[in-house]
Amino acid sequence: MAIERTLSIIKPDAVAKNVIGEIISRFEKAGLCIAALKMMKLTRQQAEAFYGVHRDKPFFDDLVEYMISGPVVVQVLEGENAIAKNRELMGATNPKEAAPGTIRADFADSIDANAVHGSDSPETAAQEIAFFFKDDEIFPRFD
Ligand code: IDP
Repeated sequence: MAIERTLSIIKPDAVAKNVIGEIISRFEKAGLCIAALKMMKLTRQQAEAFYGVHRDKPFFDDLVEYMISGPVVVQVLEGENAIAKNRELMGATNPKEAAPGTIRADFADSIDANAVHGSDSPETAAQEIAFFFKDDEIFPRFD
């Protein structure tokens, strides 16, 4: 299995609930390493660009408002099969459908405020990582 990188965001609702550490701990316990990390408040422009693929969806405006409503923690996770592993740990987009024990089942409030983001493919992972981090801000953990 190849070592991959993926972008994870701990969203404003989870930061407000003070569960940053609990969420990061789940990544580490599952064998994923933190290769980069920062806390930041997204600008409207950043949130609109990051979720640009959803621009035409009815939930786009609410999603942008929510993503700029408070600070987020943005991380690069590195490890074997990191993209799928992170999606598995996150659970389904709608916390009502998320499997028990997943991050969204345990910490998300609703389909809008759903605690975490994770890249869904190698292509989006590369784009999303470059959106937030310069190369020299990422520290390989598996070299
Ligand atoms: P994902 O975060 O599980 O990859 P996406 O379909 O990429 O899900 O959607 C991005 C984000 O947009 C979701 O995490 C959620 O916050 C929001 N979202 C998706 N679908 C809906 C919806 O039907 N209503 C409200 N918000 C939604």
